[in-house]
Amino acid sequence: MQFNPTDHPHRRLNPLTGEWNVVSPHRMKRPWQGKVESAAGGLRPAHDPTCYLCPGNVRAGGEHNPRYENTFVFANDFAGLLPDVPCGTHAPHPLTVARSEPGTCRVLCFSPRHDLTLAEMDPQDIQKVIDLWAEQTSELGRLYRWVQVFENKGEIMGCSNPHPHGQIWAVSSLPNEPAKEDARQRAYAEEHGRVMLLDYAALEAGGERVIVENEDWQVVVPFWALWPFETLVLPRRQVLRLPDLTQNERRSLAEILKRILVRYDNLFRTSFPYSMGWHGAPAGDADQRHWQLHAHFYPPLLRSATVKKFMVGYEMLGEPQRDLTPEQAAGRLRQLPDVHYKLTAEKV
Ligand code: H2U
Ligand code: ZN
Repeated sequence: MQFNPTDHPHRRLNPLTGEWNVVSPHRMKRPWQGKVESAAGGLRPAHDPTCYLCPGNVRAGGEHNPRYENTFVFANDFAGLLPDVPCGTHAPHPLTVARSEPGTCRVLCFSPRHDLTLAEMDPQDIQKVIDLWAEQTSELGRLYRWVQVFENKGEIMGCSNPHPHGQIWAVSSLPNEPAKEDARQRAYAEEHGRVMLLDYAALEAGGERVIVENEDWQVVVPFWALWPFETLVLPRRQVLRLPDLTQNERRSLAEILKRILVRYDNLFRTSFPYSMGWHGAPAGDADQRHWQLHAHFYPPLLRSATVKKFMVGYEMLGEPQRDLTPEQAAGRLRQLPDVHYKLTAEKV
């Protein structure tokens, strides 16, 4: 008998991190049995007087938000990192090493509307969020080596407030995930003389793991995806960082983000939870030609609006495992409509 990855349990390599995960396709041979049930997602008002992110409201620290009309950024009132910590190492023993980490944390409101999410915003307004991500990356990149733009969405992901918002953490050291990606992309460029994620996008173009594509962007469920409906957003040309995107590329990015986010919401007819974020070349003047900008979407849901994948047991102690194959996940996302379920008359 010959090994066939559509039938036999196997491991897949994530070339960006060098880590492996287990795929068990034989367990998904049965037809899809997931129940489509919407979680109780109550209607929200366009402005909530008790929301600390809505325009004109007061935040926990007593500050007033301006009456902003598009986007709004402020320094996190409960920042996990602080800019003015003294530089130093505390290493009384090689097994107990600590280093100080100057950094800063900001909160980004995507819209003044309390009742929207990126999936329900117009592409023109999503583009303003992309502009803000790019501006913040430039500004903080002058002070910090790594600027992590991210969004934590949904209660299930520990997000504290449904008002559409994201965060930025800017730090002095490369965090673990980008450090792995940096090393792996560099090694690939040295070995092959090409950019890893450009080669990967070319390999996937028009294929079974692609969900949506346009002239500048591709969204795929990567071959090595860990989360059931994980996706990777890839530019089609080499782009080092968010600020390097042209106006046209920002427009087409807003358009493709809208398409993937609407599909995500349509999958289980729920406001789809996820953590997402951007990885681009670290700030500074060093040669970063091995890098390619990309976004990861890590959604926890597995079978319905309420059934999530747990990364426990074998995942914590061995390595991640999945039943639904990345190809099956991509097929399901691809066939969903481009119109948000809330806008269609059809009811479940
Ligand atoms: P989430 O994206 O995980 O919901 O976090 C929202 C952030 O907003 C959280 O980091 C901050 C919290 O510290 N926050 C403020 O900065 N001011 C407030 O008045 C409340 C919450
Ligand atoms: Zn609000």
